[in-house]
Amino acid sequence: MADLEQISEMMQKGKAKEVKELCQEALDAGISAQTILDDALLAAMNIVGIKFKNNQVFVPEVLIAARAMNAGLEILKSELEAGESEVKGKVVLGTVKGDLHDIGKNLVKIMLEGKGLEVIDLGTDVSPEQYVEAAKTNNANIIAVSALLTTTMTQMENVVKAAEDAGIRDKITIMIGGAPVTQSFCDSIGADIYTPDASTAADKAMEVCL
Ligand code: B1M
Repeated sequence: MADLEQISEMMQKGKAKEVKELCQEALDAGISAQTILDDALLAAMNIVGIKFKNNQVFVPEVLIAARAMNAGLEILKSELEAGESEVKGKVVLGTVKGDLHDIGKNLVKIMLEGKGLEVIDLGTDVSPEQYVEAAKTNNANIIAVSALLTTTMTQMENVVKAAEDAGIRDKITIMIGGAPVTQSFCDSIGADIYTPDASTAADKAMEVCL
């Protein structure tokens, strides 16, 4: 019998194989992918985050929990994507230079693809020039930038500047997000759109591409 609590426990322990199997069992039992994401995977990462902050767990444990979360996301991916097939626009996505956090970015990717948007995923530790080059090469509508650290979110302003320097600022929408990012920060660096979560990011991206 699928058990969200068990998925959460396995994820906190970094048991990727078990998380995958249990996510599949939960889907087979009729639990929605969104419920599994919210009540098991994100809930578990929240607990890991609190323990990390309180020095109860350290980077290696957080890293294997993150791997287990990404393994679970792989299973939920097809269900979270709403099944759109026609490409409606192109988004260049990545986590900023100096930042290795990719779970939120991966979630944004899943939601964007679910809306029928093509995502060029540059991964993590992406320089401003890499975003701009990929946007030009792929004729993208949007550059979507994620950052999880207060020390790396400042890179977002460099992405805006790089787009200006390359002469594409008026043709590209720059979206930003990630735990430390706010609307006022977005306004202060001259980015176009801030959203607090992956699902809203996908909705806003659709508005840009329609
Ligand atoms: Co890091 N880490 N970490 N970490 N880590 C945080 C972010 C931290 C808050 C933990 C803490 O102290 N409480 C803290 C940052 C403090 C700060 O800057 N103020 C921190 C730190 C300090 C560090 C290191 C410096 C630790 C060290 O080495 N001493 C180090 C930095 C490494 C680096 O990047 N250079 C580090 C390393 C790591 C791991 C590698 C171990 C691992 C990342 C593994 C991976 O991603 N593959 C890790 C993790 C997992 C975390 C926590 C525990 C969880 C982050 C996460 O994935 N959350 C985190 C604490 C926490 O958040 N509670 C923490 C789940 C994810 C779904 O949420 O990414 O916020 P999030 O995405 C959300 C929204 O923000 C939004 O959508 C998602 C929800 O739908 N969103 C967007 C994200 N991007 C968006 C883009 C958009 C729109 C919305 O538009 C483009």
